[in-house]
Amino acid sequence: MRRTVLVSVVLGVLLVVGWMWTGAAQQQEESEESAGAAQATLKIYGMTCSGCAVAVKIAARSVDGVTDAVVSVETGSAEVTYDPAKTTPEAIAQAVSEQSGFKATVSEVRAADSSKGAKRRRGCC
Ligand SMILES: [Cu+2]
Repeated sequence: MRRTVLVSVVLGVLLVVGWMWTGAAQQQEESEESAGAAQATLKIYGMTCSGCAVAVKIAARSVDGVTDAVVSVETGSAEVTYDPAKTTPEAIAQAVSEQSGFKATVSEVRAADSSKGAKRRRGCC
C-alpha cells in the first residue's frame, strides 16, 4: 500500500517537472525570435519581498511582446525587454498594475543597445 502511494507521488513529480521543462523551452524560443527589442524601466510601488517581485515578473511576461523582465525589490523597479512592434511600456505597466496588484508606472524608455547598467543598492528585507 505505501509502495503504491510512493510510486504515484514519484510519477506526479515527474509529470510536473516534465511540464515545467517544456514550458521553459518554449519561453526560451520566444525570447530568441525577437530581434528589434527595446527596454524600459518601470517603477513598481509596494513590493516588499522576492515573492512580490516574482508576481510582477509573471505579470510583465504575460504581456504579448515582452521577452524579459528583471524585477528588483531593492530599487522598486522592473527592467522590461519588449518588442516595440507588439507592445508599449505603458501597456506593460498597466498589465502589471492590473495583474500583480502593484502599481506600476513608466520611468524610463530606451533602445536596447544604449542601455546603462542598472543601479544597484545594498540591503534587502
Ligand atoms: Cu512579497
